[in-house]
This record gives sequence, C-alpha cells and structure tokens, in this order.
Amino acid sequence: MSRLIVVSNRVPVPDKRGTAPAGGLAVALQSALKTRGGLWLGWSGQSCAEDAVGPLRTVKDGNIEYALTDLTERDVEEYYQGFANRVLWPICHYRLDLAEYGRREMTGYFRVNRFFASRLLPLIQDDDLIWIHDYHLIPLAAELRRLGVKNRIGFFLHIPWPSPDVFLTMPVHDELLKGLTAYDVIGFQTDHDRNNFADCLARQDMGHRLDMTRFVVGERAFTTKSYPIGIETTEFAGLAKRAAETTLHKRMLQSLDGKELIIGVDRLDYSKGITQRIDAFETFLTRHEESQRKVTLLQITPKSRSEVPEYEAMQRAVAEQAGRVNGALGTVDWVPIRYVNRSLRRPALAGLYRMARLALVTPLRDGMNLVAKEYVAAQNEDDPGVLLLSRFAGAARELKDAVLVNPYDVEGTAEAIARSLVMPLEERRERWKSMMTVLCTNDVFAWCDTFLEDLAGGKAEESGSHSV
Ligand code: GDG
Repeated sequence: MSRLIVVSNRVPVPDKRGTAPAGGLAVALQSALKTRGGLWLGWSGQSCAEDAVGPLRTVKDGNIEYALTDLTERDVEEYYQGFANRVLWPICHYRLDLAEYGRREMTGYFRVNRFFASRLLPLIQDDDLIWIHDYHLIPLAAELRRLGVKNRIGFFLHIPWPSPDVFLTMPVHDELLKGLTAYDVIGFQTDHDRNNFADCLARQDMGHRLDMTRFVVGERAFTTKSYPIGIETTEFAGLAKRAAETTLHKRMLQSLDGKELIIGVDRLDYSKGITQRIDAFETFLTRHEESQRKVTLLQITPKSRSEVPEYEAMQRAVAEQAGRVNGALGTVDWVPIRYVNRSLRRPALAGLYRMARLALVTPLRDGMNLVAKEYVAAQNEDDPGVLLLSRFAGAARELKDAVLVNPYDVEGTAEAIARSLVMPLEERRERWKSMMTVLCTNDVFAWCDTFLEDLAGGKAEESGSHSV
C-alpha cells in the first residue's frame, strides 16, 4: 500500500491530555489516519519574523508522523487571516457582504501555497499518495506540478462550493479554478457542491465533461465526485454510552433538576446561525409560555479565529444576546440559556449530546456539519432525542429524517422546536433508526477509503495526453 501524505493548513498534534481539537477537519482526519498511518504536514500555528522560519519539526504519535512548519507573521496575516478567512470562507458560505478583497492578501495566499510546496517536496517519495485538504490550499497541487511532482494528488473541500454567480465575484476565480485542474481527484461534500463546481467550469468555458465524473481541462483530466464526510459512528456511540456513568454527567443531570436539555455545539462562526437560533429559542419561549422553566438551552461555542474582526465582533454579539434573553425571561431559579464559550473534552461532549432531548443544528450554510452526526450517534436507542437540522447543511442531504428547518425563518424554527419537544417516542425511534443506518454505512472510514480508492485508482495524467 502506498504511503499517504496528508496536507492541511493546521495540524492537530494531540496534546498531553489527548484533547481533541474543536474543528471538523481535524476530528475527521485524525480518525481516518489513525488506522492507516502516514505523514501529515501543515502549519504549526506559530508565526515568526521574516528571517526566522526554521526547519520542519516532526512529531510521531502512533503510526502518524506530523511535520510542522512555522509561517511568518506576514504570511499568517495575508494568507490565513486575509485571503483564506476573509475571502474564501465568506464567499463559499454565500456571504459576499463580508468578503474583503486585497491584492496583497491574494498574492500572499499564492506565495504561501508555493512555500508549502517547497516544504513538502523533499519529503515526497515516488509512490506516495498526496491528499490535500480545504480552501487554504487550493493552488498547492499546481505548485507541486510546477516543481515536477508526478504523484497522484487529491483534494477534498470541507466547506460548500457556491454557485457560479457567487464564486465568480472573486477577482482570482480563474486562477483558483485552473489550480484545481492540477489534481487527479477533487472531492466535495455533496453532489450540490460538485455540480456548482462543474457549473463554474462550464460558465468559464473551461474544458469539457467526459462523463458524470470525468473532466478534461487543457492538458489535464481529473475526476470530481462527492464524498460525504462521516464520523466514527460506533466508537462515538460507545463514548456517549460510557459518559453516562461519569460524575460530570450526574452533576449535569442534577443541575437540570428535571428540565429538558436542548443542546447547540458550534465553533463561534457566523456561518453557524447562532444568533438566528437564539432568536428562534426566544420566540419559542415567548410563544409557548408553558415551556418556560421546563427547558434549558446549553450552547457550547468554543472561540474561533478571534484575530479576524468579524469573529471578534460576533463573540461580543452572541454573549450580549444570550445575556439579554436570560435577563428578560430568566427567573431566580431558571436560566433559559447556559452559554459556554470554551471547548469541552470530547467524552463530556458525547455525554451531553446523549442527555439532550433536542439538538439545534441550524447553520446558515455548512459543508457537512459533524455535530449533527455526532448527536444522532450519541443517542440512547430506547429513548432517542430529536435532531433539528438546517436544510442548508450538507448533512441534511443524508439525514432526511431529521426535522429540517430554514434557519432564516425564525418563527418557523421556533415552531419546529415546539413540535420536536412533544414528538412521540415511536416517531423519535423511527427517525433515529433511519438516520443511524445512514451514519453506520457512511462513516469516516468509508469516506476515507472511498476517496483513497479513487485516488489510488490510476496513474497521474501525463501532460499532453489529453489535449482538448
Ligand atoms: C468544517 C466544515 C464539515 C465543537 N465544539 C467542541 C468540539 N467540537 C467539535 C465537534 C465536531 C467539530 O468540532 C465541528 O465540526 P463541524 O463539522 O460541525 O464544523 P467545522 O468546524 O466548521 O468543520 C464542516 C467539517 O469541516 C468536516 O468536513 O462538516 O461543514 O465547516 O466534531 O464535536 N470538540 C470538543 N469540544 C468542544 O467544545 N472536544
């Protein structure tokens, strides 16, 4: 079996406590690599002065070898905080209003991708499979090809690919599209994203389609498909079951004092629809007064990208909003919203999912959303809770038995909360069973194996072998 090289912006080297990172990409890839092993290269998270970037640092953990590089302060500002998080992230989540274009940031993005290629080059052996992840590194394969790399290279996009009308607002759209054609396999979360990508190629008159999955652009042929990402379903279910025995679990139950728990878990990000969700919860409480003092929303929201201004502003806005609702509706012995602004350990999270009667997973746009899948896996099959899920999350295309909502429709979401809380046991069981069947089939290992089978499935297309 060929060695696997994974490249992503950040590399989640486990800390001494074995704490898992709060981020979907890291959670999924760590599960996938655990069994197969390989090399994982990315940014260490440290920044330094222009002339102080040292050699790669390597850390071994089981059969995974992590290779970490520092970036300069300028790199981080232009490539990461700038182009990746203030252009690509908002554009791919349909937030044209938040995109901040700057030539300096765009140049920095391509420069850092060149730098990643130069760091990776000496590590590559002839038959390695190279798997590059997410929007930070779209041009990386093109940079590697320029350096003569002939290996099979795959790309997986964890976030949505928007429709051409949105994507083509980006000044460097053609460079990004052309950059993608340097890959052999391009993976998306859903067919919808894959079709949007194909529509962008068609709109720009780039190459042509050979069949459902194969395209030819200029001198390169590639495959593009959807590979919906999953979780370690069985393992996570076991974790949640075991957590029910812990003291944290018992303390939490005691503190609820018979009230129903509703849970929300999201990185603090404007794409997750947290403020709309709190509005919906408030509307539900005011319209269904009989539920006041009977339910509590636990919103767990670890900080994320605090150095980007939009995120810093949102941190304040959500805290204020939760405080306002608690002030307006709370009583001396009941707090409607418990707002936790830090990361919990994974077993604790699993136990809380299992305790919750209802999960609110209401992103305005999401590539997949692993929280939705984790919540379902964590349920007690005898008395499962209800998943209320945004129809704009990739997960909604698989979890059709969730209660699907439009998160922009605050009143509609409030009514869906009310309906979910009184859903009969029989219906809850049926919906849960059908969702669990999907999650057991499409788990993270299936995701990884299917992608890698396609990636290993052929030799890199020789330049010139497919002229159009
Ligand atoms: C991107 C895409 C796609 C959250 N809080 C804590 C915690 N988490 C964990 C969750 C889950 C992960 O972080 C979040 O994953 P999501 O998929 O929900 O969202 P993103 O971080 O935006 O991920 C997304 C994903 O990539 C994978 O392709 O699904 O669409 O945006 O695993 O459990 N983990 C711990 N403590 C927390 O407080 N330990």
